Amino acid sequence: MSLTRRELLGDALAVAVASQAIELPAAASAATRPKTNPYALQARQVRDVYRESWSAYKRHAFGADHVLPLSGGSASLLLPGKSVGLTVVEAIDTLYLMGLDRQVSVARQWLVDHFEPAIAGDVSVFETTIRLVGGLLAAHHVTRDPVLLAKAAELGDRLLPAFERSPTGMPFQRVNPATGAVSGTGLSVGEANHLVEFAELSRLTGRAKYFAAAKRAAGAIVSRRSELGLLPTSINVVSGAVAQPDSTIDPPMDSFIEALWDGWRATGDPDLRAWFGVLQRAMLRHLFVQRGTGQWWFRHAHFATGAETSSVASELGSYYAGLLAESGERTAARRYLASWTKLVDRHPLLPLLVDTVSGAVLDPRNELRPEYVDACLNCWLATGDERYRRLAARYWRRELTHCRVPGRGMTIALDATSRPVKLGDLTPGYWFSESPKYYWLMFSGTDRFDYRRHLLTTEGKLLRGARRPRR
Ligand code: DMJ
Repeated sequence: MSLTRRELLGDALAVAVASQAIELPAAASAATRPKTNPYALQARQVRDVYRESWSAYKRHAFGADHVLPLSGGSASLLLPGKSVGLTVVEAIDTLYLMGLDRQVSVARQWLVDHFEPAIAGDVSVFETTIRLVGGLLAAHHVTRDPVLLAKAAELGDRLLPAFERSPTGMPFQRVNPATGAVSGTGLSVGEANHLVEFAELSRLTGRAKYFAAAKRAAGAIVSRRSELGLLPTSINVVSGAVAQPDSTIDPPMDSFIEALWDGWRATGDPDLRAWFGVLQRAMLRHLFVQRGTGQWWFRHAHFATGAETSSVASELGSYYAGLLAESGERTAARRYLASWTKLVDRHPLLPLLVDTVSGAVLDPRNELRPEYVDACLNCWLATGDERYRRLAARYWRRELTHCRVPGRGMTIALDATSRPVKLGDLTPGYWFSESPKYYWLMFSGTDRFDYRRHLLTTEGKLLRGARRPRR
């Protein structure tokens, strides 16, 4: 099919924009390879446990989305009862960074032979982008196999109807990749996080349409901020009306602001940087508060009035400390991470939900979420301050003590506050993509990672910055 001049120019423009990545000063890069690595033991442990969990997945659930390590069963994520091989996609770049090359080659071959972009069923557009498109792009980045890029692009094409059929440009929540049918109008703002993956798809394929769709969606959301500069949690993608007026950094809004920052880093697009600045300033001004306990937390507030609506905090919001550090807000980053660290002082592992006024635990589960470790990594990379690696090492010791089952790898906790911790039966796909990768990068000083120039997505996918091993 021939392209019109406009399409050609559009492509050229987008590719030019998408290649101007922003290099951030990585203060930690100089400190990663001291003569004697003080974290060599932890690095070895992380790799051993990762290999153990991968083996459990291979043995019991290969090709499924998740392994249930205690019962030896498997589970699906995107579609009920139907797996797409999520853990293979989630794991491959971490396997590479850890030097587990035999396993990388098994995972690559599985993806080439079995991963099918025309998924038959209604999937979450957001989860499919961050886990599968991002994962295939990371798989391509570490293996250089063009088949994996072709699968990522095909999947991207199959997600596009969610954007193109929306009158506002904000994506429908679900799409059937096999048929293009769309559904779900009550978009949570965090579900509009597609900028980095789609920018990378545009850069690598030379097709502007992916980044253009993601940017249009992000712009449509940002334009709905209030005079205070706060966004509502949920917007109707057909009418554009506010569906839920609460503003928060917790789910389901959590990763939208991160997408703007990472999208700017991936492309150099000044609009994304400007939008990020406006939203972050408002969040620091209207949501970031010091509680009676002396701790700093982000509250929930009505996006238009700024009145507090809830004092609950989700463990998933803790990642934001890292983003604060990356974007130069070091004091806020330190204060916010310190509040989460106080909870680590009190409980064996972080619980999922707490009340920031009373300190009460509202949901005691710990699903091996990566956000606290993600924050430690990004605070360390941005500042070079060793305290962040110490915090990560302490948390790793806790996870190893409480969540590892010998021979079966890591599993979630149903109650992270009880002693002993009460375990559940699941190694989530994101665990294979995130926490062990972040620990590994902090503890190993691996020469397979460029500590200065890299691009990690919200799901921990390495889209840029893999290095070839020295022979
Ligand atoms: C991950 O899938 C991603 O980090 C996402 O952005 C939100 N958090 C989950 C795991 O906690």
